Amino acid sequence: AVSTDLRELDALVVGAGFSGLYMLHRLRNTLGMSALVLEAADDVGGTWYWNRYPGARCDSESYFYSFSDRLSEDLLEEWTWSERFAGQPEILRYLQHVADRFDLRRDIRFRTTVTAASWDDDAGRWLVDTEGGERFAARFLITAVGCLSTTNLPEFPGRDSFRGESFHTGLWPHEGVDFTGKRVAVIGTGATGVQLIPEVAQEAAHVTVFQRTPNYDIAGGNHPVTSDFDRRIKDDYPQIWARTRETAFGFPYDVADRTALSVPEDERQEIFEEAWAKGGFRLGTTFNDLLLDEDANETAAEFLRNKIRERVDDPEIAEMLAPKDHPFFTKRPPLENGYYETYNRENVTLVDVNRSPIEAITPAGVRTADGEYEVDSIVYATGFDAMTGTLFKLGITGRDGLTLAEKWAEGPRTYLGIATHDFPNLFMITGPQSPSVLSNMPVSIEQHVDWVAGCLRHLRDQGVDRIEPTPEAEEGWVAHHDEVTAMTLLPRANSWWVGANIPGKHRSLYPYVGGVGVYRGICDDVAAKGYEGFALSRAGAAAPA
Ligand code: NA7
Repeated sequence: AVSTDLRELDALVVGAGFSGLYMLHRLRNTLGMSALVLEAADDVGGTWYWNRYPGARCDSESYFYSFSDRLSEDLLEEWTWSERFAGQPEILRYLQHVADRFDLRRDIRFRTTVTAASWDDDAGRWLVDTEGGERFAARFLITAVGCLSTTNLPEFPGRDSFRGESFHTGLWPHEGVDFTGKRVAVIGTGATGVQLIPEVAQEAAHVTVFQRTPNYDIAGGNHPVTSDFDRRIKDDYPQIWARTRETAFGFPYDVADRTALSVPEDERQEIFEEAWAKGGFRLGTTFNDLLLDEDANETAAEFLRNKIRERVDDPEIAEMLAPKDHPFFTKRPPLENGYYETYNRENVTLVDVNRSPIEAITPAGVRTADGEYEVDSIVYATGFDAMTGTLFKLGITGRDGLTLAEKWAEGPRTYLGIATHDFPNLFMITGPQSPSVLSNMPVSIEQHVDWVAGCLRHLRDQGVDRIEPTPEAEEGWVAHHDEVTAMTLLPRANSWWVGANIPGKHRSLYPYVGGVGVYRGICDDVAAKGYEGFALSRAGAAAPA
């Protein structure tokens, strides 16, 4: 039964990170709709609220990992980043500032976890239940839950028997953790572990790193932002944002228009060195076939292996750190600031758990086939059930009792990564099969939010209130997604991009690899053709087939 104090809204948004904040702004401040954001945490920030581990930092440069002139030119002028790659506390402050500046908090319900969302086909609305027993109704449901928000804590036997303290990086204590004098185990060497390990090594008595797959870490090249740099960027913002919207990855720089093997060896090395010196993901954009051709890829892979060999004193450890079993960029390359030198320290040990896997967590520490490592603390830098983990946890049920988890049992099926058949009036900000995590997130978030806002305006103008992709349009998008995926080397690696980090998760490429600019063009075209591929109707009218 529906409780009497059921709150009816035009739109409900789940999550108050970058996506939820901007979505609320568009719904309420631009479209004048009644909207409410439900957020599990007690503050805004999303990813940047939860991931407070030592060294947490963004791997996109701060001046374009932020809201663009689409939100506010004044905000761009007012806000000054202190570092080229912003740390977590600064990004969280930024999002708090955005929430205050656009008066968003009054329409955000904090400490509110969604437990179920069911489509009521007769009324043409979503009914959303929360852990606290509240129920809301809304015409439109918009998930803004982020791509990396459900932590992955591996089911090691004996995990809960550990006597010391253990932490997952994605649920880090707000008061911080003091590792001084402690023996610390770190499990995982993805983007998170690579940021955390050098920091913990400076504090702890000893750090034992449990590495399953070595990565091609790229030099980050972080530095403070000077006032000159800041002015230059601000003056250049119109061009910067225009570029981010048309390039492949949503960066203001694009992939060079040349193949790796078309240039002589020494020139290629120079190109790699130059990109390396600039730092960040530029190395991945040096040639246009690194993700397509194995031999081309190997040139970049070997360049990065040699960087590791140059920096790590012990040749045996250097070889353990140098990836050999997957091509470059088929797993997300971490950015590092002094990571490899950390292995030259006396108090750091590297353990290869690919060769001898973790057998159990014991009361005293971590046991592998090679023996037991006694520690005081365990840090799980073991990543996330990405892209679908949180969507499934929302308990979304569409038409005729079909759950999203059932519908996607054999992998996501979406139209444009933004909607899915049998789930009318549901929009997913940076959902699976959209560029999302294969792009600079804020650029993709803005594109999705603006597209959804434009779509809602169109529905209002047309006097309709129900929208759902047709099965044919969805099939077409999934086929296109699979076709583009198959052209690349990405399916070759056991990455979280393909769901390989979660036992039993369906293996397919979750983000769309066709490129940010191309994708935007497709979405704009769909809108220009009156939302081609979607069925539009009025509640009460016969539901689309
Ligand atoms: P990632 O990139 O998924 O890294 C998790 C790490 O934990 C990775 O090294 C994994 O090894 C390792 N892992 C996971 N499960 C196990 C088990 N069972 N045993 C041993 N080692 C394990 O997560 P991050 O948090 O670092 O980064 C996520 C994204 O956040 C990142 O890509 C950026 O986009 C931002 P594996 O490689 O699977 O062999």
